[in-house]
Amino acid sequence: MGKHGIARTAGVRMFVGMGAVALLTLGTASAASAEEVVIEHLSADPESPFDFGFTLCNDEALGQSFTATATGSVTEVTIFRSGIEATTTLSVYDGDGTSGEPVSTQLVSFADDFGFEPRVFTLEAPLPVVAGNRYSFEFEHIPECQNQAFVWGAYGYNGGTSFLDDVAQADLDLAFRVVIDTSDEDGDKVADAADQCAGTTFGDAPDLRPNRLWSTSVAGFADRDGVIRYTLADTAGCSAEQIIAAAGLGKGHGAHGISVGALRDWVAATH
Ligand SMILES: [Ca+2]
Ligand SMILES: [Ca+2]
Ligand SMILES: [Ca+2]
Repeated sequence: MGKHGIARTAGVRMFVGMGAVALLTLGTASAASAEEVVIEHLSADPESPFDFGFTLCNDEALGQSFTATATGSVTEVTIFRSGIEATTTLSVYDGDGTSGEPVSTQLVSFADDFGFEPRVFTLEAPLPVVAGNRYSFEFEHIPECQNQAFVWGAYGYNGGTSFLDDVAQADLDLAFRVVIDTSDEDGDKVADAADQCAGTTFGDAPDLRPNRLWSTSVAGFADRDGVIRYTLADTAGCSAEQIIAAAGLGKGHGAHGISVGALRDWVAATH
């Protein structure tokens, strides 16, 4: 692999073969429990976990696609960044690329830290994945190059590619780690064993009346003031739409939200 010189590709400055990085000792990759599968891409050279660094400028967005090696839900994304304190967004995508509509987006913070330790982010809304399919994540607006935001990369990941401002960067990959929780296929944070509704997704709430609730996210069932009144664990992993269908609730529940009483009945019946 080309480990010499400096290449420049569409705004990415690659400082290749950074010997100092070899001093880094990575801990053992997250010890995977029986219900977790870890996808990890670092340099093939154990003495030098990273092959090169991206320097990011002008609020560029940097992403990476990957191929799921198991079916479940992605709960954790790790990249290797060095730079000043920053808040950015982490978005995840169903598919190979970062230009479409993200499945979910969350704010994440980087500490002011010029070390080379892994930056681990837990997804607020786990991303459901199917083994063999491709998915992507993106960190948007990592601050300016004068602040020295480096993101470390490694060559040769065949399951995807990196993206700079939504443009695929052929042959370049981030050094990254993704954790798939194989015990929660639909990513609603309710394990399959306790989940009575497969394939849970979250739609927009209808025009909620007082004491009517809807599940607009994995956070749970909120009232019209946004206060969470029941969690997905309470409802056995079922969304508002799924409960209305399964319990045969009348049209009013779909039009104005599920009544607190109907939801209470559902919780009692499923526990
Ligand atoms: Ca690749
Ligand atoms: Ca689940
Ligand atoms: Ca579910």
